[in-house]
Amino acid sequence: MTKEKKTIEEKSIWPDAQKMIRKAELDNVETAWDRLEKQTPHCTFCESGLSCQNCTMGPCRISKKAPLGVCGADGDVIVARNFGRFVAGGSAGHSDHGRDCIEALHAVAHNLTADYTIKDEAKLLRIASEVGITCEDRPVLDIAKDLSELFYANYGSTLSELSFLCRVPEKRKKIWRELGITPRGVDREIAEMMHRTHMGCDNDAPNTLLHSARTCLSDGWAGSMIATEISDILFGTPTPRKTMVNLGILKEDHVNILVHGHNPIVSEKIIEAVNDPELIAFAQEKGAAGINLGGLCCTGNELMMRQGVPMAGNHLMTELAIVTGAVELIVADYQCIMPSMITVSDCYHTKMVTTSNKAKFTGAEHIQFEIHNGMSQARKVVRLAIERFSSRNNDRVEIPQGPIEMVTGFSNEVLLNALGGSLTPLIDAIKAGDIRGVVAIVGCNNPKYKQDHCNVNLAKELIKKDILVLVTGCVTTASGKAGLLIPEAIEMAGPGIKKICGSLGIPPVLHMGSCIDNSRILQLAALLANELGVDISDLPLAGSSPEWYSEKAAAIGTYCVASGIYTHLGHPPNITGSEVVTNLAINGFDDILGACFGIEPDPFKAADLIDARIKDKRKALGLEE
Ligand code: XCC
Ligand code: SF4
Repeated sequence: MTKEKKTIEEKSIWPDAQKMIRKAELDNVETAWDRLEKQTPHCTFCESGLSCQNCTMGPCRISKKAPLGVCGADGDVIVARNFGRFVAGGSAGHSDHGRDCIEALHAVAHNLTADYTIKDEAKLLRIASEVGITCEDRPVLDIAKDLSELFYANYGSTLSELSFLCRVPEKRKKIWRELGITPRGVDREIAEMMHRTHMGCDNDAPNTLLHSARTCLSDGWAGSMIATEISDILFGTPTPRKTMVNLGILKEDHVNILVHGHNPIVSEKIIEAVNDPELIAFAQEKGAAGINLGGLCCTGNELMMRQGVPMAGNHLMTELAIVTGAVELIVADYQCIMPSMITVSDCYHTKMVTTSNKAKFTGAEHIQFEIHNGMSQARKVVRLAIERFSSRNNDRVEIPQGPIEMVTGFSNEVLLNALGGSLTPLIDAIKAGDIRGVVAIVGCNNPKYKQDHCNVNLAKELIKKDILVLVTGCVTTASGKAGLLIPEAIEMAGPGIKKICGSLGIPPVLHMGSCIDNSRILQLAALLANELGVDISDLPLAGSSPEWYSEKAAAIGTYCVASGIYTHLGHPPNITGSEVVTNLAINGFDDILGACFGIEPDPFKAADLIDARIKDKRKALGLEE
């Protein structure tokens, strides 16, 4: 990366972002792009994974002159250990979110809260029987009790394998068994990763990488999957709905509240409070036309999927949303909330509210959400927002152009339904080559890239090649803003996708949820493989995270690869200091896991890379010459 100052046009592809970056400059507000400039160039030891802080004989940095740390660890060991801890962090994030969902289900089952209920009883019963809980002639709450207990056990050390491995094709499980990476317990794998990477434990880089895979598998097939399934049980399984996206969803004459973070346990109560007639009347009393709720990042995805709440923006839009000067309050739970949200808020009248003890921010107002008080806390938050409305300085308000329409809510249940109850039509379309393959584009923004340039162009290129695209996380917002999430977008797709999606009336790019909802994609992959009697790695599938930044994204990539899905990344994790680790990630994994990582920053070249992979898989299945 060069030190040169980027122009505004080089920072983001979006008009709403560019306008707000310009306004931020005028308002003297520092953003992630400014701070990146000050941090560039980055430390090459850290960037290549060759620095270690795991004990106080160090810190150590590996170079030609000093090829070993004080303890004797070489570059391979250090890189592998750093990567292991990196993805353990990501797995912990998703999985601890999942644990909060279990706590909510447990509280509902034990009648400890009136604020949360079971919205999708049919799903509860379906999931419970899937994981072996007897449902016949039993009260629903008893089943919920058993399910929450079993899910808790998935976090511990009592199970020999995770409950949702019942979904995994036998061939895949055999590979995991032979490699010794069958995930056993979420907390167990994460703790073991911390243990292994302590000085003097796992000093064999490939072995550490295998445990990285195991740790991430416990995220994908348990932590995240449990979070998704319980969220559906408590808040409803997503169904298609129209909504709007970009900063234009903010309303000048309304009290604007944005939810930020990941867990719907907070945001689902906020939307209820926003619709409370008493609070709406209070807002009108204060001179507002009403209360307007919008989403940011993944909790935005959660609310969008289930409630159709409009989306203000993805990761790099979070600071810029405040710069509009029109946001009264941002209520956050956890993950991906830049600490700078506080300093940016301080430049305007915006109030930042935190809700979880796990994620307090100095300078924010903390309103702790618990399962038994979610509703009353949500009302407090909304009241606070309304009170801020009169402090808004109208001279400093600038809301960018009108929002773009998008369709959301494609859960697996909806997909199956749309296909008439079975995967056969999808499989037939894949066999016929109308849909040549399926690619999930997921993950983040990163100011090192022109915002959403890669996310959007990769999606566009793939649908042109008759590859169906599924999106989650911050790529959703990117695709939505690019007009890819409406049925009319089939005009941008190849003839096969146009035919199939056209006949189903669905967009060529389907929104499947938040980042934890990548578990829906795992499930879909497993369903397809089971239906065909093959392994996941035999299918013409791929994953991609073009502009990723987080530990969680690296964990997702790793569980995809370990599940047999080739995964493209725009840039490598900090592993390039070790040839052993890098070769394993981009080649060696292919031999043992049937999938590996591919690195390519250019979205057009990445599309070719993915296309070639899909072609290979189709050939092996005898579907293409
Ligand atoms: Fe975070 Fe989930 Fe990445 Fe977006 S996509 S920046 S991880 S909010 Ni998860
Ligand atoms: Fe250095 Fe080894 Fe300690 Fe790491 S564990 S800081 S390489 S001495």
